[in-house]
Amino acid sequence: MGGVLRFILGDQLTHDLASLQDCDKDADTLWMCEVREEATYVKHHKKKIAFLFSAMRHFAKELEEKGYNIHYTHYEDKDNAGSFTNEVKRAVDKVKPDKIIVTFPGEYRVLQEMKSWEDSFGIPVEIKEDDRFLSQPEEFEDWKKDYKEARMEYFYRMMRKKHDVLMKGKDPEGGQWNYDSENRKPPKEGLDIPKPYMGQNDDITDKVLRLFADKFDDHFGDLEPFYFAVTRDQALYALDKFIEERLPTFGDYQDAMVEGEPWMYHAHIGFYMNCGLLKPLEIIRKAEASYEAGDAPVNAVEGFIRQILGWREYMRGMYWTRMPEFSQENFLEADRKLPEFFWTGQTKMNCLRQCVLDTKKYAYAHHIQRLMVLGNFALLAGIHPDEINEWFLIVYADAFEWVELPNVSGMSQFADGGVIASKPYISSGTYINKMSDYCKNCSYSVSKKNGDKACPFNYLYWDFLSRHKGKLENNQRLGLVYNNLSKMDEEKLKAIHDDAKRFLSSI
Ligand code: FAD
Ligand code: DLZ
Ligand code: SF4
Repeated sequence: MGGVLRFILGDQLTHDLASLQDCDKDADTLWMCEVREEATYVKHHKKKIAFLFSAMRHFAKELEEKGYNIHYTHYEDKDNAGSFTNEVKRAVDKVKPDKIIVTFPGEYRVLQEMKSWEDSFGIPVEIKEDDRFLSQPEEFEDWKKDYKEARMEYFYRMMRKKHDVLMKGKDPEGGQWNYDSENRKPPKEGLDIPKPYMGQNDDITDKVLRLFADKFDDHFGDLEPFYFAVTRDQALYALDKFIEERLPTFGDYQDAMVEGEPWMYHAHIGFYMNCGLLKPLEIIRKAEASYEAGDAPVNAVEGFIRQILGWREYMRGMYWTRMPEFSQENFLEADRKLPEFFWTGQTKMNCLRQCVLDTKKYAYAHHIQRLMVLGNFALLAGIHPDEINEWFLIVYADAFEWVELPNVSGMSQFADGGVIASKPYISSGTYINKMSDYCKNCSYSVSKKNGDKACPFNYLYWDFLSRHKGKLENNQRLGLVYNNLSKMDEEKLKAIHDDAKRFLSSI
């Protein structure tokens, strides 16, 4: 048959994807596949698998309607070869292409596989740059070289200028680069939080939900109710709904947590962006337009844009320029196993229970739930980076290794020794109490520092600082807390260590 084999992955659902450009619809074959290896190499959340499979099936249908010659391997197909490489082999045997074209993947593991195909199959393999991102790994490497500490904030300012986003000539819109200090309002009672996007499932999604109702029984999470957007049109609708209804308040309550309200004023579009249904620049431009029209204040729009133009691109740059070593790092030598309650939610700590249960139900929790409850706890308790990385990769519908690993090992667990975060993101119960309403329904008392009834975050916080004094006390940003620690008397310190030991041996 000949032509080009264009192999498209489940997180590449973008109509102008690099590997689809210059496609000869008569001669070339597109190939997509649902494979066991991708669904089970970690046991992804059931809703995440259903979301991706439904979005992949919709995308394949759209390509077919556009006149492409597309082969789609369904999970249930008898001749499904089970992995990317085996499917490529099957495709090569069937299509006998002159060449294979792919778009750069989202995982180091998959890139290594792709690089092996040329030798395995004896035909050229072209790996196209993923131009959906606004910076590429080579540029990031170049940028990093100029800094002793290559922090996100410098990268973000460079990106604002490069893409002319929220700029007034050479100056930042509003006179400030970053409005984070205005974005830390605690939740107040009676917040009128708009309802999130809830999609109506069509026949394709219904079939996926039926097919997979019991296929992944040993995977975490609730398959239904299922409400995700699974087409670009639906995802665009969800985005517009966010821009209109939530963006104006996004900044104010960005860090706030409310029981039963994981969606808050966040955008809930990470899963759509990460699988390709939405593109970062179109989102940024819509947010910018909302500011220009006077519909959303600068602290909200800047804060939102920073997450996408800054953090998202920065994390990807860090991933690709620091792999594969990044995945092996364990600066604090954490070695504890993940407690069972990360799967069941069965713990008396209400903040953790709520965040795990939200995650189980929705395959979503917002950033501060991930960072300051789940991640904070894992860091204080000394959970091994492999264990906590696997958990985060499994449980969120937006989790792909290029963005999960830098957030978990870098931002949240300080496993890279401070390459991404300038200090560990840790807190006692006081922060959680200030930023949420979780403590009022907790069996523990956030005001108690020691003893059976005391909030475990309170003593784990000081135990962590004391345990890692050798590695952390010279960190300038921890000067004040180490000063406080040095003033604690022996008796107090002993009570902290005893409580931490008792608690940690109980999980
Ligand atoms: P919003 O809060 O509305 O933000 C808008 C967008 O900004 C997000 O959709 C996302 O694309 C981007 N963004 C925000 N923060 C970050 C960040 N730190 N890194 C990269 N992009 C960011 N994000 C993922 O996309 N996948 C992950 O697997 C993931 N794992 C995380 C693990 C931990 C421990 C932490 C602390 C954060 C993680 N994040 C991850 C970042 C962030 O929590 C999610 O992007 C966000 O919660 C997604 O929800 P949203 O779309 O409502 O985001
Ligand atoms: C996450 C995922 C899952 C669960 N299943 C598939 C699949 O069956 N087929 C596919 O093409 N992609 C899947 N994905 C996404 C891939 O894991 C992702 O493309 C790679 O990890 C590279 O980012
Ligand atoms: Fe969490 Fe402590 Fe508050 Fe309980 S008291 S909800 S454990 S912070």
